Amino acid sequence: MSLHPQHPTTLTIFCKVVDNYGDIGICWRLARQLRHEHGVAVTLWVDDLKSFRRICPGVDLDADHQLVQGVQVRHWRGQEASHAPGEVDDIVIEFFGCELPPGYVEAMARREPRPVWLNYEGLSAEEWVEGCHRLPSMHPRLKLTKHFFFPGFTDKTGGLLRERAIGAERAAFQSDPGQAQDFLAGLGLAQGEIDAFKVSLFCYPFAPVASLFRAWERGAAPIACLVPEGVAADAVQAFFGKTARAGDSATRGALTVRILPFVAQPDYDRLLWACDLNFVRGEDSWVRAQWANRPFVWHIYLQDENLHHKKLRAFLDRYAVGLDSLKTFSLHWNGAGPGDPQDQDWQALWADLLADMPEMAERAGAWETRMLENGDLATNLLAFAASLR
Ligand code: TRH
Repeated sequence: MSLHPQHPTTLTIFCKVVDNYGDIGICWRLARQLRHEHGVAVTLWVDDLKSFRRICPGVDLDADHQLVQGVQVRHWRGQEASHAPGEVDDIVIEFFGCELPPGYVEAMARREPRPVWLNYEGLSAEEWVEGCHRLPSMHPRLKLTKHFFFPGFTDKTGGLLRERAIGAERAAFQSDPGQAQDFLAGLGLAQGEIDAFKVSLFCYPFAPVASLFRAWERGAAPIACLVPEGVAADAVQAFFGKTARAGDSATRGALTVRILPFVAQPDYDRLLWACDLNFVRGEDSWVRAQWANRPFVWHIYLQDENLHHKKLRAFLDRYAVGLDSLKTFSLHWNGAGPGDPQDQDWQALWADLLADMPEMAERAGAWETRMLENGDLATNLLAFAASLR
């Protein structure tokens, strides 16, 4: 596969937004990294430009075809279009099994040489992932083979998405308090909030946020909880006594809740770097929290038959070894512990977690060092694709 600048490797990602922001969040991050760090000519087909614009404000909602930060972005309007083999790139990524347009698959089969076709799968800490990573799957009719590519936490997986400069950028940000001060003030935080214990809160609606708010209200030291607009809407509405919008804040007891605007992806990283504790969810924010050098609590995406409980435990078994407070807190936060999450003693759960915060901070650093040993996903993906040609 050519890495010559005049004939760069070409790669297409197909992204279907199932819900929320993780699908496009991951695809956009991967696309940018391949373009900027590996010189790959990337085309990103995405079916929902509105969700895309929320994490990347430069996106034009009306454009069928646009160049965004060096990436060709195409509005994927359906399965009907026909394609010529000449349109097909060296590598084609089908994100989360999103089902490529049949006309595109036909074109892939007619292209010479045939493209590398990868199915980019969801991140899980479960052991079976190692056995499925890189597995081939033959097309039933056409002369095409798709390979499964799994992100993961071991060297027998594809690793995690991580930009080359992210560690240095974060270190520069965190070693200079002025940067966090300016960044948070730019988001509208008052000085008292900047000086408080800062928590960013990104979770699904079923998290027991109202119970945690009550525990924080009764706390001894001030807490500023920073919530992106629209997140935890019920608990936030109950706290404010009205629908809260970006820029609103309210204080009860020791707790101030501030509503933030949704920010572009790089600023979301800065938010995680600036906070003392981050609540994250899904997949991409969860990974970003692992690069933030800060304690975090993960809210997992809900799956049928409580499959997500298994996934949550698999991660905690790797990450939270010896950190029982984090394990217990996380299980209840996700409704995976014994009893109703709302009925738990959140004051005690919080007190235990707070007491372990220094250890959690240490764990964050050690975990990152360990994960770096697996290489980064974009590099691993290109190496795997090259091995198939
Ligand atoms: O939004 P998510 O819940 O997304 C998903 C989807 O539910 C998806 O269907 C599922 O497959 C996946 O999770 C596991 O959570 P996630 O993955 O953390 O994605 C959020 C993205 O939004 C991430 O790229 C960070 C970005 N973001 C911003 O850019 N700015 C912000 O202000 C915030 C809060 C997030």
